[in-house]
Amino acid sequence: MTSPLDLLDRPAPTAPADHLTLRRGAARVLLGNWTGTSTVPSRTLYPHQWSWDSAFIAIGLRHLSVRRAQRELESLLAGQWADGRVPHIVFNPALPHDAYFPSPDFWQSSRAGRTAGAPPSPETSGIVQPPVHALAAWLVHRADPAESRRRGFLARLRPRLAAWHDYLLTRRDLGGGGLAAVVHPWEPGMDNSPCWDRALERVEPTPPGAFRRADLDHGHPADRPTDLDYGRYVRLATDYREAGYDDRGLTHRFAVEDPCFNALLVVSELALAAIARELGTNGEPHTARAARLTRRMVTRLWDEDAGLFRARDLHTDTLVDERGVSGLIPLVVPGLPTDVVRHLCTTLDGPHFDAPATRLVPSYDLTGHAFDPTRYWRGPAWFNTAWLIQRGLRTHGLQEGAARLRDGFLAEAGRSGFAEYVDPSTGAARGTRQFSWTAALTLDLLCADPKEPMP
Ligand code: 9WN
Repeated sequence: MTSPLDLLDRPAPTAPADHLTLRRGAARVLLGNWTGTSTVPSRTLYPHQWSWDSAFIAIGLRHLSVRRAQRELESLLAGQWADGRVPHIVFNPALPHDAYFPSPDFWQSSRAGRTAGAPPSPETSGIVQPPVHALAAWLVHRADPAESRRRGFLARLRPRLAAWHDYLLTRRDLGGGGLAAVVHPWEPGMDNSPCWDRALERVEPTPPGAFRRADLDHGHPADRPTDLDYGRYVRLATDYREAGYDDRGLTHRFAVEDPCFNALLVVSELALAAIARELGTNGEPHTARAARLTRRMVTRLWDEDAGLFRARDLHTDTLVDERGVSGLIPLVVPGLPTDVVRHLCTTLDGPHFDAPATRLVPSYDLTGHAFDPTRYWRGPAWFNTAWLIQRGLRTHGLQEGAARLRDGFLAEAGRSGFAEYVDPSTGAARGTRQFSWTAALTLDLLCADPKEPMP
């Protein structure tokens, strides 16, 4: 049997030399971060399994080993709760509790989450992350349909993925408008975006002395969220845990409809439709749900004047007056009205998001009052968002823009040592290095068939 290692030395014959080096480098990161059942985002800063990371990782891993890519998603879904939620972290029981904070003894999923349906093991967190998983499952299937059918991969995953989406569209429709809400800034995956600042002011922070931040053992304080942010994250998670992680009984102090989160749900519904058809069943309910979600997203989150989608704060029922990269991600939705696509492209190329030197997209408005080129989601450019936007541009036939972003991505990923994120103007590496999704999505850009049909 071919080992993934062999693939390092079997480059595609037509690739230019620097791409071969990049491909080998990316593969090495993924092999180094593989634990035997899944991939850690980073050996140091994030030593467990993360939800949306695993989806992006599987999308890259499929080019190295389809079996590993399947396994990646299967291990994550082994942590799924009976109410359908897919937790944002599945903990590795072999690691000491102080390897990451908040640790399993903070979340206490098997005890505090029992009524909500947490499994007795593995231990997990109680919050979620963006639903990229059905898209990932579909792309992993497409990499080797025969192997996927032989192992019954999609047939096993489909009910779990459907339950996950049902959870989001029932228990998490907190605004009653037919979109999924996030209840913690870690849920949209863009933790300390300035888009959350106003909503977080309502949250009384847990004092810094009450917990120990393991992230500062590995990450630079100037790159990471502040202690004040952390105090608020801890308070929100504590409240959720104390309420048994039950969305029905709790008034969440943080409740927001996020454009990226909902756009990924649309794309994953379309992937579920493709999965249903592949399994010989009717995909129509998922296609219809995707169309409904798209309409609701435009009605509830589109800001025509700003030319991008904005998050909706459900406490004030208003759009958040900040421009975050999340507001551009709905470009991945195929059924977006043409004039919305046009406006989004203008915004992408305009003063708020155009970082000409790197061609990457900053996580927050370059001209915004809170812009910071180094601090986490408050300005730096991330590779998963660039991958999603280039995919969106391709979806709408905008090949030139997609190619420009792809080139920028590959140049900065290589130069930065597969950094977690980079300064959008200079490309200087920030955060952790050898970061798994940066490597995985590099592989995908290098190896995926550009004509691969969108689900
Ligand atoms: C909290 C793992 C995760 C990503 C998130 C990113 C960061 C965690 C942290 O790392 O969040 O979930 O400790 O900062 O913001 O998007 O999934 O890579």
